[in-house]
Amino acid sequence: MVVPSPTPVRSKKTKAVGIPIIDLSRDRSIVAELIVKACEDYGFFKVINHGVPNEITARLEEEGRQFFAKPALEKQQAGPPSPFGYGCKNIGFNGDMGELEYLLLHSNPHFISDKSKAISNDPTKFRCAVNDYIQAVRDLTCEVLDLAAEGLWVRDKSVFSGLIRDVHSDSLLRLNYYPPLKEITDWDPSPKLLHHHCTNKRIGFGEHSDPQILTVLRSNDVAGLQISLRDGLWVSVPPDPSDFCIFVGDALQAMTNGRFLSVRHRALANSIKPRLSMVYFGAPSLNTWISPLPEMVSPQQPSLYKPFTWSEYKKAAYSSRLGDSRLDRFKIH
Ligand code: GA4
Repeated sequence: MVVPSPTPVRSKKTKAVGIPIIDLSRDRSIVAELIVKACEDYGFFKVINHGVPNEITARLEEEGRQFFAKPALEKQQAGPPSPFGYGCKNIGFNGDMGELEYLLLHSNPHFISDKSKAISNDPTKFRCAVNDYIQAVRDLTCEVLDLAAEGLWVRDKSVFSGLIRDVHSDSLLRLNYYPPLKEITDWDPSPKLLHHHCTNKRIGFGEHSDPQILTVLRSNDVAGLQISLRDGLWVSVPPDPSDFCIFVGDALQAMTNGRFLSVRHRALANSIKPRLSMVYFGAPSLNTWISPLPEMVSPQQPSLYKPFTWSEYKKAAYSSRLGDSRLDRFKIH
């Protein structure tokens, strides 16, 4: 007789505690295993002892702080955000909105140059801070991806990182600034709504998954980030400026044939302090074909996704709403 295993009863608290924190200085094979487990269970984890010098992070944070502190009219000179530059509240092209301001930059310095004069009074210093940060987080991204490949026992250990290291990689950098609650309530001072704002969380950046391969996020010490577990429960991620948050993106879910989960996440904007996050999106070049790796496919686990180019996927992503499940369109039924 088969005795059904009891459904584990897990409280919200234990789940919040369960967010994996992986120490990259530990034994390589252990780290590789932990990364695979976290990518399967959550599509999300934090890394500590990551090797990114604090000086590099601090310099970019300071550039971001100075930019977002500028008067609105000055910031608008660095807009619009499409393809790259300053954006305020509008996200994408299909009507999504959030309580945030942001700078969207390409990882290729060639694309950054045009707007840095409007972003900073010292454009060379700004460009330098951006380039140094991108280089450091790109290395971290590639290290995590190599470890993931090792943990998956795939033949080519740089099958993922090679895509990010490509000179034509379409990786992006995004600085998100979530204004403090004070500013939000200034816009709508009704006492009834004021109370509502404090209790009901306002959305800074709505629920979504990232289309790319891997996302690496660093924030200041202000809370707001939440991830969704497989059962749909939202879990707050405690902020820690000294660690990095890693998110599996849609392209990595497709390449692992659904073994890794592209995690849905969002940012709340209900803090009394401004939240600043710096987010690197590791992406392949536009003409790269994305499809499940041969090692991830077997008669028992047939291919779940049709092959697509990154350019095709990006086009589909930009014609979708933020919260859409974009990978579903590429599923083999
Ligand atoms: C989510 C991940 C990155 O921030 C981003 C976002 C992009 C945008 O803000 O313009 C998108 C969003 C993101 C996914 C679906 C589309 C495109 C807004 C949107 C509605 C820069 C990206 O690459 O995709």
